[in-house]
Amino acid sequence: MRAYYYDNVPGDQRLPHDSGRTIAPAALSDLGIKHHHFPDDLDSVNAIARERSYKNRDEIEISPSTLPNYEEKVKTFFDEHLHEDEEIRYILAGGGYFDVRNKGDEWVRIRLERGDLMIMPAGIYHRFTTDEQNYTKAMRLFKEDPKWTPLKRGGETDGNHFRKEYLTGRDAAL
Ligand code: KMT
Ligand code: NI
Repeated sequence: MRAYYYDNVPGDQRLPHDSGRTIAPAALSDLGIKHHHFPDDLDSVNAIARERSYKNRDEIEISPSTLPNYEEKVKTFFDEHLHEDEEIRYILAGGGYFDVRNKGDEWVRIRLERGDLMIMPAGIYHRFTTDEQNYTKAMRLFKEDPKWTPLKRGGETDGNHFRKEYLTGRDAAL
């Protein structure tokens, strides 16, 4: 895992877009994001799922040969959105980028590779993309009856209950 400010330079979303300005892991925890590195260690993943009462999971292989309409899907994942539930992503193979909004509404890019596990709080605005290898195999863990629906950022999401709760929690943590 490595986190840095997104460079906002136009071009393919799958390029690194590395501004060269690194973000310390502590800054990610200030946003409510947790990270672990568990290569080849499903026991640790299961332990986290158990502790946090996760009931659902699936595996997704995001690549041109395994995901129908790959190019379209990759663009959809990159639409800024939030979820009404916390989500865990565990990278099984390949790599990819999660971009999350920081407190100043800037994009922070988080590079994830095999073994990386990330916990994202409900209500955080984010987006995802594969990298230039066009291959991410990930386990997606969901808490409850899945509220997996991505809610695309727009006027309504700013007033979303889970969004407001996230902001209150994030800003109280200081
Ligand atoms: C998300 O929440 O944006 C995703 O699940 C993206 C695909 S999983 C690596
Ligand atoms: Ni999402």
